[in-house]
Amino acid sequence: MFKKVLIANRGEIAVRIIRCCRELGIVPVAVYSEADLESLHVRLADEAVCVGPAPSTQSYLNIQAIVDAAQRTKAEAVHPGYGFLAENAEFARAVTAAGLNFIGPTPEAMELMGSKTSARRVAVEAGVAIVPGTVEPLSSAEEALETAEKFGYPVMLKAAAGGGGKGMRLVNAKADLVSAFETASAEAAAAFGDASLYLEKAVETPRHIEIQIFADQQGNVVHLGERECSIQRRHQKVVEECPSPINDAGLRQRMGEAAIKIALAVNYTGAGTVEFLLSDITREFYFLEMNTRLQVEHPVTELVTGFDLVREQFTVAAGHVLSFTQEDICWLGHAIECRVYAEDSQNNFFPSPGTITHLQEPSGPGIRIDSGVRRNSEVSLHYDPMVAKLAVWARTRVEAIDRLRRALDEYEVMGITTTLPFFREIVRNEEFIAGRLDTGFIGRLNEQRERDPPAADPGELVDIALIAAALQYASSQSHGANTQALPTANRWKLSGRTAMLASGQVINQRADRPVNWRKL
Ligand code: MV4
Repeated sequence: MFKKVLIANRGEIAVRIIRCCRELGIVPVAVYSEADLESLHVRLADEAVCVGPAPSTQSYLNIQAIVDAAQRTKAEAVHPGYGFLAENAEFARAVTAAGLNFIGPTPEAMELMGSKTSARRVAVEAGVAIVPGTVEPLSSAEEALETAEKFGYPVMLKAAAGGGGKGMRLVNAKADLVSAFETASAEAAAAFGDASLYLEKAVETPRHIEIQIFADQQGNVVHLGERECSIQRRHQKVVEECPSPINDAGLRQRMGEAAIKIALAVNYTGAGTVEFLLSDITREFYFLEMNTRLQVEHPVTELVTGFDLVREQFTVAAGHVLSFTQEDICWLGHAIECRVYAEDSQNNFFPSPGTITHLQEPSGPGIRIDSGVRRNSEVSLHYDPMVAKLAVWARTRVEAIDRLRRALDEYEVMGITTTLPFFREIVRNEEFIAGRLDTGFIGRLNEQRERDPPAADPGELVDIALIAAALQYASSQSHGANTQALPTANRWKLSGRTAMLASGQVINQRADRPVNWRKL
């Protein structure tokens, strides 16, 4: 096994990988930007190297600085995590050229999957169904018109260099195609430096289901089942679960086999994910794209299969055979993950940077938190706003939802606004509870909210220290009839929800169970 590994990432995934290094006896080396000196991943590593100023283009995306850091610290391998350089073939080549091990697939496999049209050709050659459409980029708006006519509206225009839905356009009718083509290619050019688009027939009421695969350098390829990722907001996954609520063993096996065919076709090694669109109506599934990295949502697969995917990444990168075969894999219970973002979900998901002044994470049975922050952490605007992932495991989906609701209500964050209220709404939503998770779920949730605004956020924190101080002040002034009846708080947890009154009574302020001060 490697003795020392550099982790070319930050936040919760850097922490996740460092923890795995510890379990394997590997010395973890962190990298950080000037904005991240105080961050959790730097604290947890044995050594850390500054790779540049705060903007990620000058630090976490600086290939030369990261390779230099690995060489200087005498690391033997580089783990890219997800995002940043994780799917950058040039980075993988630079790491290998420096005599280091890249923990991931070959640059060739990354390139074959990085181009979404090339990935579609690979799938066709491997005998896996793709969403009907083109397998070469469109050369003009005219060609797009002809092709759309052939496949029939509605169609999707997607960026060939893209992925994850960036630069994607749904076109319902011929009249809208040319303008959609122009805006989508401009968006693709700006985002990926490549304006080329391809076209797919739009799948009606689709669900996003992906298969986790794993391959070693000896040619063994296995699948670890599916994750349901249909709850997305602006093409960002919000909630992920394993198994899919509509899973049955037959579907899992067929999708798993299709994913393995694709992995074999590109001589894949390491952890990878093959994404499918599944039509809720026809139950047919189609290859969408392949992600050549460890995914954000890998914990739900780990919770249900029991395997440590990061550990397995180290194992196969070091040249060992996978520690398990397909027959060893079984799925027990149900896991659900929520991505906690520093965004104001009650204000159009506006970014909410700042300092975390109070943090009390849920714990107890079946709870897993993958967090990149702690109290006093600074959440800056420079990076992805995801601060933590909350994952729960239970025997059944119903029990997992009960547990998730409990965990979300227990979760206390102050100083920044998070998307926790949004999740507290989702876990109480009838459609979610029933497992009706097609692509329209978030849209319907928004419409419903407008018609029928939810009651107070059940987990909302009231800064009771301020309330208590105000009460104390008011009663010391003892003027005004209204304040006379109010109790005096003599002790309180700073920035918490708990206050102790002069009488010794302890109150826990919650928005859904407001304290009736007059009765106290
Ligand atoms: C689609 C689609 C319908 N038809 N492709 C691709 C990337 C992902 N972030 C969303 N993608 C979609 N691709 C065709 N041909 C619908 C979506 C889609 C979606 C899919 C699953 C779950 C939620 C979604 C939300 C918006 C769009």
